[in-house]
Amino acid sequence: MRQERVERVLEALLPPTALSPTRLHEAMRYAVLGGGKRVRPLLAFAAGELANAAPERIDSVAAAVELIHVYSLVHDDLPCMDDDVLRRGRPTCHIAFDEATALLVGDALQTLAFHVLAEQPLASDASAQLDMVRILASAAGSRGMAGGQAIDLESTGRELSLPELEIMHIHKTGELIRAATLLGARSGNGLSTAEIERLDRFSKFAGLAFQVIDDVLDAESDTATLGKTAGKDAQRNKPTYVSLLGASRARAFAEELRGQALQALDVFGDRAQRLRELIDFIVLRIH
Ligand code: GRG
Repeated sequence: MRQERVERVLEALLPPTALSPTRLHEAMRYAVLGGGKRVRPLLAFAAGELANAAPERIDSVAAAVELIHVYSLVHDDLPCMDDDVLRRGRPTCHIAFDEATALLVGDALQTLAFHVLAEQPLASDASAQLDMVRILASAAGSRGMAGGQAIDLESTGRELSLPELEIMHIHKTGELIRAATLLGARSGNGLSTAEIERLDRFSKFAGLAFQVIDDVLDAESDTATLGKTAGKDAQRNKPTYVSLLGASRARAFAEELRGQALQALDVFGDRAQRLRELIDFIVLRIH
């Protein structure tokens, strides 16, 4: 139900294909709609509901985070980065369109995300809303996801220690998952600072667990199930939790992280049920 809501919101936010420049708008819609697990928007909803946020406010933060996420996927798939042809079970954006269009799709999705965050009241006052903008900007920027991607590119073909790998994953994947949770929480007024800190702790474990499982699935699953090319990490000689620990210890580590994430939710009792379901999904998923 929430997933359908996310689809509707994204569909309504994206420029229509009839609007010029039509090819760019078509490519933006191609990249965003009709695929993806929507884990980040679902985290924003679960945290937002915990904070008694109005659903329309959660819509905006959930969409903003997903737009940043899709921009990162489109750019990551480009030949100058991961050079992939399959994403969400379909040709990647630059294959379906062309490289220059895919670059612009990423640019335009990123700016649309900030437009969405700035468009309507999402917090009790303007300064709280500016904090939300700042949270997304740092999560996506050079000290967050883009920085993690830079470390990833530099690390290909090199050996990393476990702490170095953790730093890379926390930035590349973890920061946006953290932002999704925090922005959901901040779109409502129902949580104390201490409770938001608990959610922050939860989201850090969830983000790292997400990437550890991503590493395992890349090594163990197949292209049809994943909807993206399997086995790329080994093929590109990338350091991952599987290359450092082996698949079974990597899974055990993800399970440990899940336990720590669940522990961080203890204070919320039954109110955090949806967040518990999401960490279960993150660790037990098959794609
Ligand atoms: C290009 C600035 C820039 C950043 C790219 C996110 C990212 C950084 C690269 C994508 C490649 C990758 C394996 C990243 C790790 C994060 C990750 C597992 C992304 C895939 O997320 P899912 O599984 O994808 O949530 P869906 O398609 O379900 O939304």
